[in-house]
Amino acid sequence: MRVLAINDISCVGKCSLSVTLPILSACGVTCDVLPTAILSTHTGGFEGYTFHDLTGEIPAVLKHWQSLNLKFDFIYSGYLGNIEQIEMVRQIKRSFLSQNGVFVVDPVMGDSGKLYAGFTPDYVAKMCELCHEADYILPNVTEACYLADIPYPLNKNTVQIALNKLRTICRRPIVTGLTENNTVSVCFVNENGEVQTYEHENVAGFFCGAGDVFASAFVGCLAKGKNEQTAVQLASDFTTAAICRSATEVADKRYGLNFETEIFSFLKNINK
Ligand code: PXL
Repeated sequence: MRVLAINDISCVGKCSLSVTLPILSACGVTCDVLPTAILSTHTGGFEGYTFHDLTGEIPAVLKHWQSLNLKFDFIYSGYLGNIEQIEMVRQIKRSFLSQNGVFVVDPVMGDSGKLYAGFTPDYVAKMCELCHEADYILPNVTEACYLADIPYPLNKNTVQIALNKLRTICRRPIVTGLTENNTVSVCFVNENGEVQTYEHENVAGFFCGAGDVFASAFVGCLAKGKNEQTAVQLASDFTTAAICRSATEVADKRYGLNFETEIFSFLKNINK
């Protein structure tokens, strides 16, 4: 199985490609990468980070890949540096996804009810177009509200409305990080059209990169032949275990999750 991960490199802060590569490799899946930008750190809570946009490099990379006749079984896109790159990802999907390949879009745009630095309503509209081409989309609650154009936040009732709206954009939306009372859940629509919720105890605090750990593990599980429901469960268990560990072991949460220590248990669960 060959996955193309399109995401940024945040040199410090354990998100995007820095978590996708080790997680997919550990799953035994080839992970090729298309970096969208290089940042000194991610943008969540650090001041003065650098940002080098790689849009200009992408056409030459793709031209070379065309000459190699490359095809990918999965394409998974995350943080894209600008609107132009969203259109590029659309073209990449059309040119490089193998027949019966799976396209997973994590519409990385915001968190805690707000868009990340540098993202605009035009970006949201263009991301919505990309989501139309995806087999799965993995928005967090903030991104789900922006895509479905409904007020933030969601609860267990309103997530149904959000999922119904999201299903007009993509057949298989999966909403992550729904927090209510003491729980955090992942919500999706199962094969019978029913909303299904997979729940864990909520650990207070904001954990950068948790969405990327979940998405990478989800793609890894699909690539290992798991169905959607099992992939959601395995990826959520892994992400939750990493969050619980990080709550006590990582003093400054901007530096990301201690996911490495949980990879072995995750793999054992995949291979059970
Ligand atoms: O984890 C999402 C993410 C990815 N990439 C960059 C980010 C963020 C979240 O803040 O800043 C550059």
